[in-house]
Amino acid sequence: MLHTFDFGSVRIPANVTGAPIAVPGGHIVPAGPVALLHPFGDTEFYRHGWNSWSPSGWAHTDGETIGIKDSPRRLLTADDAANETPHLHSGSAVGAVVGEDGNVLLLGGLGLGTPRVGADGNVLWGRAEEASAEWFVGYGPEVEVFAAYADLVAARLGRRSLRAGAVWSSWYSFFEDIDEDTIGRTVRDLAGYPFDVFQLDDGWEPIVGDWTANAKFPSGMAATARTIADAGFRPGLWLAPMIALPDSDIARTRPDLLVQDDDGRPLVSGYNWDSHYYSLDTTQPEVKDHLREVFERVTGWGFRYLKLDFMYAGAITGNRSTGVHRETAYREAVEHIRSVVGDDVYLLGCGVPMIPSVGVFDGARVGPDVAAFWDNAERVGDPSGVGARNSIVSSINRAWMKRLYEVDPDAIYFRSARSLLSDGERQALRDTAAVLEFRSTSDPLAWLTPAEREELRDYMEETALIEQTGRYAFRINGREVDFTPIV
Ligand code: 9PG
Repeated sequence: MLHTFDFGSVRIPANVTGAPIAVPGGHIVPAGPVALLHPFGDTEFYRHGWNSWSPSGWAHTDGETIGIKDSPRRLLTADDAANETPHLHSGSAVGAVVGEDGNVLLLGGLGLGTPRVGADGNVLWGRAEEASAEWFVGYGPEVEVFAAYADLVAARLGRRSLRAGAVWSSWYSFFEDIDEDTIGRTVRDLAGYPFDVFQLDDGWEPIVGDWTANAKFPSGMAATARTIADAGFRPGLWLAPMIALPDSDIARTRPDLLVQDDDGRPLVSGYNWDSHYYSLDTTQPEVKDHLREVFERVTGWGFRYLKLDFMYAGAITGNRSTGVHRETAYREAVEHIRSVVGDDVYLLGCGVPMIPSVGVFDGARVGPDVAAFWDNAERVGDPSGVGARNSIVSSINRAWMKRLYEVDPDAIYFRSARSLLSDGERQALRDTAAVLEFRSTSDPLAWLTPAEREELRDYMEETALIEQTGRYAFRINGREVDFTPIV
């Protein structure tokens, strides 16, 4: 049906499937295709990426799009490959265009079903694979309209209240090169420093898919969890419970548990570790049993903070026999994991589909991996590539998501050794983490100068008052910080 949204200063003719209902800050529109005929001509468009690593940001509708171009493998891993059209201005769940008075017109899906939003100089459109979620249409000051959208999403999907505190993670220093002794030494060095969580990242398991201790942890994972707890930190562990590498025991011995393609072969759901990998079919009761066993095991070891990675791979297919949509199947799998670990275990999502994770994850990564260098020389122009700059750009463009869960911009650096980052670049990372209110690092104390150790201590102890004064402008404890030159 035709409907005209009256926002006072601007009227927007629209095509919608049912009568809109006015709510504070905008209107709720029934599920189904939406077309808003905006009068703004070519203007800026906010594009939002599907998963943690997918690019997000503002681009001009008559200019370059934001997205992963020219690499189908990267697209499968780091965005919604089934829907993403990187050469058109479009994105996942929510989009917005800027009006002549500087206000923004936002269209956002209020639930699952892979809502998509795109724009050109005439239309802001919305559609979904499964038209089950209502839409929010709002017009007003950018920060307010995004907040109104986020609050409606949280009202429907929930908002968890655990806080991670300050996190130390092993990834951005040791990568997979971790072992019991190195971790023991690193933890003991950190005793007395103001960290809440000490999180082991990838490298403790024999292979992705098989979640047991490898030979580098001969005393077993419970012993390392105890070492961490004895030093005064909450033990944290990384795992990627939705995926399996082809050589894992689970993929070799139980191919029936994997999502299959139309020919009955395991479906490739992404690429990493110089390999392709497969997804567990979480809609099978036996996979739910497997997940129960895995999560009882890791919490039984004593881990109380879990970084669950590559989670999007649980949302690339749904249940073919019952027709359960893939995002719903994903969310049910995470709800199952939550029911096993209980409410007190912090779940940090990484590589998660953003909206389906609201209300089930305590925190979510909101950008690609950071690195101890600024730009990605290998993949110039791929905003999902690792690097400090890409990580800041995505994270700052997702600051509005703080209202949904804690938002993790990834680790920051204090070390000048083993790093190509300048002082200014390190400061930009610190400011980003302060603004997003999630502070983590991977720097071992042994890599820091005495002055850097003090900086780390001060930073991790600080609680900052954050005020947003513009799209990319903030006050951190009264200090003006503007990310515009970076973004
Ligand atoms: C461990 C790492 C760290 C890191 C995670 C994740 O888009 N990609 O292909 C892609 C691959 C790996 C990746 C991120 C993105 O790294 O983000 O913090 O835990 O796994 O292997």
